[in-house]
Amino acid sequence: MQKILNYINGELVAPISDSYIENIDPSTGKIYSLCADSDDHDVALATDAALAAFPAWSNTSSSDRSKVMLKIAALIEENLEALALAESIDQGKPLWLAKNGEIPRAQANIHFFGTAIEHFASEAHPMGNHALNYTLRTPIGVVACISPWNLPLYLFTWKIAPALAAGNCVVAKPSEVTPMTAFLFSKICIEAGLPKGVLNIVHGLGPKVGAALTSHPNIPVISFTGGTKTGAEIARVAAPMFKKLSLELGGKNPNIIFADCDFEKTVKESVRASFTNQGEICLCGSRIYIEASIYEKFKSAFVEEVKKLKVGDPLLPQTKVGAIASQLHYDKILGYIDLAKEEGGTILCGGKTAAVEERCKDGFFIEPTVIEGLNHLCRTNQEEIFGPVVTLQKFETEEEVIEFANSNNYGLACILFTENLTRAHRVAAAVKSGIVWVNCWLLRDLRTPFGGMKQSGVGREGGWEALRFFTEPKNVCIKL
Ligand code: TXE
Repeated sequence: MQKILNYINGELVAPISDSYIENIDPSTGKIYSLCADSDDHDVALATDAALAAFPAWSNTSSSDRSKVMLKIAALIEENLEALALAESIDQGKPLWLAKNGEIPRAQANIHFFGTAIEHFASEAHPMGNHALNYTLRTPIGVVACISPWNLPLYLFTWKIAPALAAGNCVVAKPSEVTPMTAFLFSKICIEAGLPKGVLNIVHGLGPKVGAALTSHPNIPVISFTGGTKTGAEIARVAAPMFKKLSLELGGKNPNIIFADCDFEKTVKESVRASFTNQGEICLCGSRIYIEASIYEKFKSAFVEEVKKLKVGDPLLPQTKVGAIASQLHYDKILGYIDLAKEEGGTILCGGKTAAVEERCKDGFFIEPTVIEGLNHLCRTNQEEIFGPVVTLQKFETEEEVIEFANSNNYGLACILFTENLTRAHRVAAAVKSGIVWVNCWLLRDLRTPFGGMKQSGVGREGGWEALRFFTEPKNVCIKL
């Protein structure tokens, strides 16, 4: 059976303990590869390799760093088919989605920061003829990048690209649930000629590898995407060590639909925002608030469209909703559907496991689920389910829906549909979230600040924000 190895000091190596975690294909429920079950010893090796590589890498010119990154980006493009297939098998997402969305975005992440670094500049603050201040922005050292299982290569590259472009060395940990594309990526880095030790990838469990990275004294920067509870644990360990932290955590995003929306487009886009990637995207809109005058009309059109979504074998082109990433997560989602019923919710469609034939009969599939009749403060509407489950609720006024939208501890994204421009600006300013999409969803420009408020995280990724995060600013003041 194929073994997923660590990438340390430019080589693919077995974990020191030589133990492995079984890696399961969620569409079949069967073990299909073995993933390195590394520990603090492997993290120590990787960190030493990164430390040794840092002086040379941080001293290369930005154009040299750019060159090797663009080579990596080109190799991702060349290996699109293989990477997309690996991602679909490992994560459960439809193959077409990996091929058209996720892997191209991973390529774009590397390409974007590989070119951005050539344009990165710092500031000068002249004080007339009196003095001149200028800001140096230098690479920091060895940084840890910890990523989740929902968009594996996409989120992995989103972190390591700015870190490497800015001149840092990286020890990265992909999710143990979906390690395969990071492993294939390490082979790409070798082929592209990335100098040894610049990027190290250590596979394994969060409480072992992740915790060892978080507490390592020679890793002063941590960039993390994952669950809010894990983010809190990382912050607890990192804060007394004064580490620099970027935390991209969960979301429970409102999707606000006003009566003056473009109805057909709104229904279509809302279905996409609810169920893309089985709803396993922190940006999905899971609390759908609909203005009372169009509630019934929207409900029937939306449910009709959701019922058309084909749940099935991720490898088939007609599949719209694939498998849930793991048995653990599948059980969690089904638990939330039971909770919604206990809380008085009515299931309008879905609400149970989906039977998928043939090779996928033992996989983890759940029907896209739409629920109504719940209060905005109940647990179903407060906690992140992170699956193909949304709730519908009506509202009477703009003030009321802003209150609903802001009634949650998360504050990552908000989606709103209206043809009234003034209202769009007003509501966008009033909702407490780091990202607002008006009449669209997941339209991304990599230059924009990306991240959340409240329990959705600390800091912003993307564009200059990311390059600034991965550099240390130093002001130099010269008396003239
Ligand atoms: O995430 P974890 P899980 C949400 C979603 C999901 C929940 C839990 O609601 O149900 O989080 O998912 C590593 N120190 N999101 O359990 O555990 C872990 O190995 C350092 C939202 O899979 O947060 C993995 O690499 N690292 C999210 C990464 O952290 C630790 C996407 C994320 O795993 C660690 C995924 C520790 N103590 C889940 N423990 C989003 N916002 O996109 C675990 N890890």
